[in-house]
Amino acid sequence: MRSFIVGTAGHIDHGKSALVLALTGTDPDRLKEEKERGITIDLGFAHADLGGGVVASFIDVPGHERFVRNMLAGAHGVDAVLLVVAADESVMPQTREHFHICRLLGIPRGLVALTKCDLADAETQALAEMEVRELVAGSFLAGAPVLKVSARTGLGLDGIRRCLLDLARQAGIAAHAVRLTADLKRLTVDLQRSREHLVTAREEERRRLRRDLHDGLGPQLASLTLKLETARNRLAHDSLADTLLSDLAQRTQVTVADIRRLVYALRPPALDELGLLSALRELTLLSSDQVVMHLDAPDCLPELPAAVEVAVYRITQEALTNVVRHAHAHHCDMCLTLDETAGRLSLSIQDDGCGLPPSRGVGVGLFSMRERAEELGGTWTIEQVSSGGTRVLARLPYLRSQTVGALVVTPSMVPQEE
Ligand SMILES: Nc1nc2c(ncn2[C@@H]2O[C@H](COP(=O)(O)OP(=O)(O)OP(=O)(O)O)[C@@H](O)[C@H]2O)c(=O)[nH]1
Ligand SMILES: [Mg+2]
Repeated sequence: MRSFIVGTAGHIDHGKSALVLALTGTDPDRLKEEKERGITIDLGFAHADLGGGVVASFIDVPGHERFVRNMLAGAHGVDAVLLVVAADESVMPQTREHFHICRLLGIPRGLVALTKCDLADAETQALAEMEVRELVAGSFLAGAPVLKVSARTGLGLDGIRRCLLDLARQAGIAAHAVRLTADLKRLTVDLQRSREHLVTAREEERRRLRRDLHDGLGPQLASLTLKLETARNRLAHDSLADTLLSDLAQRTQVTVADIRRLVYALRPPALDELGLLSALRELTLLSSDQVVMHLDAPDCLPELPAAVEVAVYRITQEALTNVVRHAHAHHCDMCLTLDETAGRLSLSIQDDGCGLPPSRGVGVGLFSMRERAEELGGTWTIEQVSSGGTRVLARLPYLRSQTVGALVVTPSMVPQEE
């Protein structure tokens, strides 16, 4: 069973409570004083099974202008409004006031009950309906059903129930769509977080592997080769041993070469040999025979995640290749800045070359630069500068992950508040 909350609204004595009683069998006026004075003072509640698994829960509000605060409390958060207008009196001040409150509260849907039709002739009913339609024109109730009813004779009550069921279904569909959109947003965020986590973990692991191979296994194998040579020298008179040892020494050297290749492929060697800043300087030097390069960067950098180092290095490498090969530039300014409060690193590479070609597609180089920034939760843009030339701008968050032993912890792994 699903509950659909309906709030009444309308001028005093127009028949809100009588209509709720007729629809539900429950008198929403439960206070002694309400019964004595024949008016609603406080909020009243009543329920009706509409069929189709939907229960309408009515919140009946007072129409008296002095009790408008209670009305406000009742109308807040309802799924639909039942605007009650007596056919013999038509639109009155609190009809307008309650309607405007519903608009302000953003109530999404509703219907109008033209009550006391047993007291009004057809012409009076038509006039009241016209005035109601004028009032609600251009609002959430424009086009809403205006049903002729009588709580006394039972006229139109089934029509009200059917309309409420329709509205409940619309509300269900709308709520489902909202839930789906929210789920989709959450999934997209989760996916991006997992992507960042994977890339970060992969690069940390590569850095660790590289160090182990470079500093551990490689030197050990190299020293084995030396020992093998010593053994060969000592066993020079034994030709079989000499052949065996020579073969072993050759194989060891091949293995050392394989490991060196592996080490180089794992991540740019310059990052570990020189550090990021010097590695970037080396890249600018390599391009400086064709283009005048200028690098503006801090004197030192905090320890950065391996993935950020690799992204900065590769984006620079790709951008400088474009400057040298395609831009026909004379100067290139590169600027690396850190926003330590935001934990963000910005890399800007601007040249004074021929700018972007008019029919530029996203080439592999441009795509991979963007990919490198986005997989870390950063951004990457390329733009034509007004003075001519091109500017590549990458912004990368660098505080997203902290390495704890071999485990990389990202903020996304910590439960987040919505
Ligand atoms: N003839 C006739 N009288 C009705 C009808 N609906 C309500 N009444 C009478 O109109 C008077 C006011 O009805 P309520 O239901 O109390 O009006 P209300 O809109 O709830 O009034 P507040 O809560 O004070 O704003 C009562 O005497 C009802 O019996 C109807 O459809 N036909
Ligand atoms: Mg009432």
